[in-house]
Amino acid sequence: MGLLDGKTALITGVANRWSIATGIARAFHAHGARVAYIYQGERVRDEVEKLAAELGGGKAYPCDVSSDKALAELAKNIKNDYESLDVLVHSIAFVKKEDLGGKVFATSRDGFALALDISAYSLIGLTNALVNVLNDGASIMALTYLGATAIVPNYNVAGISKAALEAIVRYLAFDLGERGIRVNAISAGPISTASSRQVAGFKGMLDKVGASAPLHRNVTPEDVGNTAVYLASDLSSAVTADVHFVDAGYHAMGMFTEMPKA
Ligand code: 0WD
Repeated sequence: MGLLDGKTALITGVANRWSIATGIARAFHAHGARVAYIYQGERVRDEVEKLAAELGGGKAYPCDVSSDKALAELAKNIKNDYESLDVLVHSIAFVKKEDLGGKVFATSRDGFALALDISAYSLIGLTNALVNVLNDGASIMALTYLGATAIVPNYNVAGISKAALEAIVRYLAFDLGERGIRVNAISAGPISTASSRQVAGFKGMLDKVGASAPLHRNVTPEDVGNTAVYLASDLSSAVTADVHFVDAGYHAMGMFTEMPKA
């Protein structure tokens, strides 16, 4: 018996095998879910379709979340092919490379709007498009990062977008609570992916967390996938409007000392 037997999930943000969403898809399949995917454009279509097949099957639909037309088309496709959804995973972010370093006050109006649109508004857009496809009691989750609530040098407007995303999670949880739909965020520790490597000094962040987190290690897409299974499953039936950390405990540190090797 899998924890997600009989559930259908739409997972966004699978770009390649290192994506956090790929780890989530692997864990969902292992627990018996049916999984569908989106890909942003033709450039990544083959890769996502290949991964979908490797992970255990599932359709992949074109959808650039910056387009309302694409979102409406996605909802139609899901309704046709899967009827309804029990789980929606938002694992999407985009920030111009020049805005992932330097001074926050140098962020351009365009760069700010783009970051907030793709990384935060897209959760509203996806939810609005899919609201009639989501079953009562469904689970929505979004990937966030500590930089939403604390200063992480160079994360800059990505952190500001995550602050908006976390607020959106809470407001959507309120909107959808009457239907028993839960909305949560997973705050993952740093993981080396195509997106995170755009952040100036990212390697240093990995070293810092690995050296000073209570668990003395970094986290993996598998760690995140396992928590996503819990949030997608009925085991988390009364958990909503929450930000759940999967970061080896790093967020709770108030001071860093040289730690002896375990
Ligand atoms: O350290 C990390 N990697 C962390 C990532 C720590 C904590 C949180 N996160 C978050 C990210 O901010 C993001 O929300 O996890 C989520 C997934 O990020 P990832 O797995 O690290 O990165 P990646 O594999 O690049 O996936 C993000 C994907 C895009 O990938 P590319 O590399 O092609 O930009 O978001 C998708 C796309 O698949 N994406 C879009 N999808 C549809 N429409 C769009 C778009 N307009 N833009 C980006």
